[in-house]
Amino acid sequence: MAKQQIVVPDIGGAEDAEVVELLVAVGDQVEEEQSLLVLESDKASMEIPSSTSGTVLELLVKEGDQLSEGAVILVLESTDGAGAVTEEPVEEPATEPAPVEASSAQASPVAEAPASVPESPPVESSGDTAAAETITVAVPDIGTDEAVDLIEISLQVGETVEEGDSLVALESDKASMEVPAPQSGEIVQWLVSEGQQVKQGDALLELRVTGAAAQAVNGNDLPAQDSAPVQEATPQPATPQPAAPQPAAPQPAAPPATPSAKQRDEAPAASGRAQSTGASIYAGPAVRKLAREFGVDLSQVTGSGPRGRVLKEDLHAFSRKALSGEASSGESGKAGLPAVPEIDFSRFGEVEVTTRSKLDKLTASNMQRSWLNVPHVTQFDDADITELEEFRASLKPEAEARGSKLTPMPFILKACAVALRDNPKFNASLAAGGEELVFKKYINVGMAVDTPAGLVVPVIKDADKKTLWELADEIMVLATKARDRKLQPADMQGGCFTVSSLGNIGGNGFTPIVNTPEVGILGVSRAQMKPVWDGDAFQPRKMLPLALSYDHRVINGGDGGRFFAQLIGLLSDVRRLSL
Ligand code: CAO
Repeated sequence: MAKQQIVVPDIGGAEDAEVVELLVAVGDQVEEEQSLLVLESDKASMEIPSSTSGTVLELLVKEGDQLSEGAVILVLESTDGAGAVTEEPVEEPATEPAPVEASSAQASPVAEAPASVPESPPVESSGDTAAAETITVAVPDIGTDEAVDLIEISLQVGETVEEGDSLVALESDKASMEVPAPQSGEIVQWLVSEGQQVKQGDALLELRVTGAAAQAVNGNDLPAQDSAPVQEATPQPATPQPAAPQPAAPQPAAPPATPSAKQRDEAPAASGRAQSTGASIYAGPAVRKLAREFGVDLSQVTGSGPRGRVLKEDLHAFSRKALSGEASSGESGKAGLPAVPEIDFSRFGEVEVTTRSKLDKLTASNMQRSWLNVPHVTQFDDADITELEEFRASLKPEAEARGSKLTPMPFILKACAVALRDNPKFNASLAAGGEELVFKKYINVGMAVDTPAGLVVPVIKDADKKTLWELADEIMVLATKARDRKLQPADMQGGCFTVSSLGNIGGNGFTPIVNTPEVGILGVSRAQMKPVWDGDAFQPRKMLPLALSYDHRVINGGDGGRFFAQLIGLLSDVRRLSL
C-alpha cells in the first residue's frame, strides 16, 4: 500500500478550470481510469480520470475551486502494487482528461474521435516580428482525407482572436472538432462559408497577425494563397482522447487537443453553477461562453442547428422569450422542465418520419397535463370473475338472439357505477384552484377506445341506471362510432370516471393515467385461470387483474382501498350488482 497524489493532467493549456462536479468522496475505492471530477473551462468540460486505483484518503479540492495543470486533486492509498510511492505531485499525468460525454449512446451524436491529436506544424519567425502580417489558416490534419462539414464559423471579419480561440467547427460522421486560431490576430477574410465541405489543407481564412506574434510558416506542404503563408491549426476533437499512460515528455508547442465542440456537458444554470441533471447539450464553446454570460441554462434551449446544435441565434431567441416572460422553448422544456434533446435517429439506421395526427397530439398533451398535475397512486388487485364468466356464458345464446355482445366490460362498467355511487369522492372533481370539491350527482363512465386514428374516450351517461344489456349495446354503438370517426363532442363529454380495458389485448397489469379533471381510472387487464387457495386446496379460478389509479389530492389510500374492495366484491359476486 502506498500513498499517491493525483494531479490535474494536461488539460490543453486551460487555466483555472472550474471544478463543477466531484465524483468521488473520501473513503471511496476508485479504479484506474475512473473519473474523479468534472472540470469546466471556457472551451470544454472534461472528466479527470484517476491514474491509478486505490482508496481516497484525502480530497484536496471542492466544487467551485479553480484548477490548472499540476494541481493536486486528492491523495490515494494505492492498491496498485506497481504504483509509485510518492508524496510529491507526480511529474507527468498518467492519463489525459476525457471529456464529459452523454450518458446514452443515442444522446451523443459523436461516435468516436480521431485516434490521436496532431501537433501543430512547426512555425518559423518571419524575421520581422514587429510587422503585421497576413497568414492563411488552413484545415489541419483532421484524421481523415475525406471532406467534412463546416458547421459553424465562430467569428466575423474584423474580429480579433487570441491564439487558441475557436475559429470554425467541423463535423464528420465520426467526430466533431473545432479549429483554433494558431496565433492571435484579426480576421481579414473568410475563404469558406458555413455548410460547405472542407478537407485537410483547404484554406479557411486570412488572419492578420501582429507584433511578436507575426510568424511565417513553412513545412506544412500546403499551398500558400495570395502569397500569404499558410498555417495549419490544431484541431480540437470533441470526443475523448485515449486515456493511455503518457511517458514524461516535453509538451508540444501548440496546446494539445482539448475536448470541446460537440461534447455534451452540463450547462451552467442561471446561478452560474452547472446543473447535475444529466441533460446533455450540443453546443460549441462560443455558445457555451455566451450562455454563461447570459446566465442561461443551455439545457433549456432548443437547438435549431444541424443535429440539434444550439446556435447563438437560439440563445438570443431564448433570452428574448425569457425576458418577455414566456416559457422556455421546446415542448418538453416548458415550466422549467429540462428539455429532452432532439436526436438525429437517422445516424443509427434508416428512419421514416411522419406527421402526428391532431388526435394523437391532443392525447399526448392531455396525458402530459394529467401526468404533471396529478399526484398518482395506483393500487392493484385481482377480481375472481369465475362466476361472472359462468353467468356471462349462460347468457350467450340470449345475447346472440338480441344481436348483442356480452363481454366482461358491461359488468365492469356496472360495478364501477355502483362503487362510484357509494364512494362519492371518486365521482368528484377539484375546483376553485383546489379550494372546493364538486360532487357530481350523475354517474357517467368513460370508456377508452383504441382506434386507428388514436385514443378516444366516449362516455356512457347514467351508467348506474342502465341494465347490463343496455350497457352492452351502448358499448358496441360507441366503440363502432369511435372506430368510424362518428363520435360527436357531446359523446365524449361529462365523464366522471374512466375504464381502460386492455383485456382483449393482453398483459398482467398497467398503471393508467387519470383522465383529469376526473379523479379515478380503472385499468383492466386480461383475465386468466389461476390456482387460488381456498383454505383447503388450490382451486382453478378465473382472475381478472385490475389497477386503480387515483388523484391523491382528492382520494386517500383508505378511500381508494374501500372503493377497490367494493369493486372487486361486486365483480366476484355479480348478484350484488342488482342490489
Ligand atoms: N380478459 C379476457 N378477455 C377479455 C377481457 C378481459 N379482461 N376483456 C375482453 N375480453 C374478450 C372479450 O370477452 C371478447 O372475447 P369473446 O368475443 O370471446 O367474448 C374479446 O376479448 C374482444 O372484446 P372487445 O374488445 O371486442 O370488447 P370489450 O367490451 O372487452 O372492449 C373496448 C371494448 C371498446 C373497450 C375495446 O375494444 C377497446 O378498444 N379496448 C382498448 C382500450 C384502450 O386502448 N385502452 C388503453 C387506453 S390508454 O392508452
